[in-house]
Formats: sequence, C-alpha cells, structure tokens
Amino acid sequence: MRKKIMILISILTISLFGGCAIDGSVEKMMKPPKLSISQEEVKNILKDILEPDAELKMPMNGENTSAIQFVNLDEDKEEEILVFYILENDSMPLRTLILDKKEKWNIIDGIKGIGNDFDIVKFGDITGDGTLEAIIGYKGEGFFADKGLSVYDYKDGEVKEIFNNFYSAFASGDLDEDRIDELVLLKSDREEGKAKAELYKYNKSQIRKIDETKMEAYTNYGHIVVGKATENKVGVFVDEGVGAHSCKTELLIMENGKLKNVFWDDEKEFSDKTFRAYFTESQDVDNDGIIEIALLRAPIASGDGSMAGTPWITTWHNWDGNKELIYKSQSFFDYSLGFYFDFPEKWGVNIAIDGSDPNLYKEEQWIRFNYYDEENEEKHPLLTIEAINNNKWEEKQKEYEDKNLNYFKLGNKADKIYIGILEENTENSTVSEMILDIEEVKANFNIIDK
Ligand SMILES: [Ca+2]
Ligand SMILES: [Ca+2]
Ligand SMILES: [Ca+2]
Ligand SMILES: [Ca+2]
Repeated sequence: MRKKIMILISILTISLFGGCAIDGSVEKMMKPPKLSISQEEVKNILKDILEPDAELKMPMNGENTSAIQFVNLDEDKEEEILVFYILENDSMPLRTLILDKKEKWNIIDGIKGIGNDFDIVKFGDITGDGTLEAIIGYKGEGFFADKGLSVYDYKDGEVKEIFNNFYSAFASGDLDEDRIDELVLLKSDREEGKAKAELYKYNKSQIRKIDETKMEAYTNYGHIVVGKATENKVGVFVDEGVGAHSCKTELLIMENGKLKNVFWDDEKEFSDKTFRAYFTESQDVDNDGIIEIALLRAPIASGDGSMAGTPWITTWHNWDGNKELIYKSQSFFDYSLGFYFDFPEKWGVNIAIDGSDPNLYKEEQWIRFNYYDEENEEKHPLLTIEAINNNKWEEKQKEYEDKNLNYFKLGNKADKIYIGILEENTENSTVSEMILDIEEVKANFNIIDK
C-alpha cells in the first residue's frame, strides 16, 4: 500500500482535506492527542499515506466519535494513532489504519469492514492480558439492519481480528468484576418477533458465547450505559423505544456466570415496570456512582391530560437487586427553557406545574411549581423559574422591584438569564413548609448543557 501511496501524494491534499468534508475540518474529526505529536504532524502523515479517494469517517455513535483517535493498544506505554476512513468504491470500504511510532512511523493496515459507516468504536480489555482491544461496529443501510462487529488485537506490530459477529446494539464492560471485559450483543429479529442478549467472554484463547437471555421484541435500542446497578453489581442499562414515542429500560446483569434480564417476566414475555410515555436516558443523576432509571409521571392536576400537554415529572429509580425498582428522587426537565430542577424531598407528590405556552414567542418563559391542596382544589405557588432574554432583563428587574418580589439570579445560558422567584411564607402551614430558601433553589437548579 505504501508504494501506491507515494505516487498519489500530490492528489491527496485535495481529496483528503478538501474532499473529506463529511463534517468539516480534520481538527473537528480528531480528538486532541495526548502523545507528543501535533495535529499538524498527523495531518502530514495522513497526506502521505491515504489513498486519493479516502475520506475520513467519524464513528456515528458512542463516546469515541473522532475519525482520528489516540489510544495505546499494545504493551509499550505509547499511544497509537487510529485513523477511520472510507474507500467508497471498495468492496471492503470501511478502513482503519494503526499508526505506531517506533524508530519511524509504522503503518499497520488490514482492518477492513463492510458497510457505509462506523457505528461504534470502543476499546476494552476482552482478552484479560492488560492491553486494550479495539471493538469496531460496522453499519450498513437500513435502520433495523444487523450490524457487524469485530474485535481486533494489536500486538508486536500486527493486528489480528480475534472475533466477529452481528448485532443490533452492543455493550462491553466488566460485568462480573473479574477485571476482564465481557461483550453483550443485543440481537433484535423483527421478522421473527424476537430479541435476545448474548453474553460473550474470553475463554481458552477465544471469545465465546457463554449465555443468552430473552429481551423484549420490536424495540429500538436508543441508549445503552454500562455502570453500577447496585453497590456491588455492574449492569447494562438498555433504554429502548417502544411504539411511537414510549420507552422502557431493560437491565442486564451477570449472576453466577449467567446473563440475566432482571425485570423480565417469563410468563408475559415482557415487563412494564420501566415503561414511560417518552424516551428518557438512564444515568447517575446524583453522582453517587449508581445508575438511575428515569420514569415519567404526570403531575397532580395537570393540564389538558394530553400526552404532549402534560408537564411530565421525571422520577429516578434504582434497581432493588431483585425484580423491583426503588424510588429515589424526582426532577422536572424543561428542554425548551433549557434547565432542570431537582425536587426537594419534602415536595412529595402534590406539586402542580404551570408554565408559559412553549409554542409562543420566547422572550420570556416561565415555569411555576405549586403546592396543590386536593381537599380545597387550590393551587399555592411555591417557586417560579423564569428564562428572560438578556435585553429584557433591566425592564423585568424593574417590574420585580415594583412588585416587591423575592427574586434572585440562578444562572445564564447563551442569551438567557434564569431567575427564581420565591413566594413569601403564608398562613397555611402546609404551604409554608413547602417553601424553599434561596440556597435550596440554587442547589437544585441545573442548566441543561446540550
Ligand atoms: Ca502503544
Ligand atoms: Ca487485551
Ligand atoms: Ca468481567
Ligand atoms: Ca446515582
């Protein structure tokens, strides 16, 4: 390959750095290197070695979405450079090069895949020898089409494919805490109306399937996170779309060397325990190291009762270690205003939510949390959060002063300023217990970065 490349250097500049515009510049496709090489140097190396019709390709999903990645795959302490690109007209179009600097740059090719895109690129020690393997997912056309997965081991200047299989979605991680990563392949067969998760583990110098478990059919795997499900059990949280916009989470764990879908009901062949009306992602919302599953509930006395008109409250749950969920806390997410608010425990379930019409002009928008007195069917405002355009701020501030409101600044994002307005204590003792102080509001208010 290098011979061919030498001849083509001159044409390359245009094709790789002009024509490669999958999504902007090389810098944008490259995670900054840790090793002692400049981005400029990487660019120059690539100019010299890639075919003229090569286009850099960023993996579509997962955490490693750069077309040029830096990772140490072998036993020295130095990072290799992995370059992901496509040769459109080749029968094995998806290519990965490893560039490994010894006395000079060694170029290791031979990683080839079929498809249109890199789905996911991950690194994990599947073989348990203390070095990382590259796990590359190849994606063809069609949303539900099977994808191809290969695991590559790079050692002594040679790359070997040590495993390949197909998948709809996959996860890797150390599920049984033996310091070796397992692979979990989710396989959804929509024609057969079946889905399963397969557990693969390295054993006797091969990656072998050691177990499988049923999963719910006809779902779309939307978000997968591997993390602690309890203090001493790691799990694969699979957040999946069901129907038009609903969502469920299946949680896979390893127990006595077997794979277990913890909420699965053998009789019903599904589970509704994690069902919610819209898609939400499992995450460690309170940073205690354990992943929470996000369900949704309609607040008391909420709106017109329509799905879209309901100001859904997110309720966070942990797995109980058996077959149930344990309620942990609740939050209100408002993506159009760009913030979320964690409810204090004392708010309980009697919080009604009002807000400005999200479809109207957005110079000022607000959300109000009220205590709802069921007996008297009365709403008592507790806290209002407003998002105000910076250029309206002075005007608004004057208005707050005139009305003698207890207002305070919560934060800024782009051209918006967030203001909290607290109600004063009232005669009603239940209501006044619910009212927060400014510090509590600030501690529970979060700007959504995305
Ligand atoms: Ca290395
Ligand atoms: Ca390894
Ligand atoms: Ca393991
Ligand atoms: Ca947590």
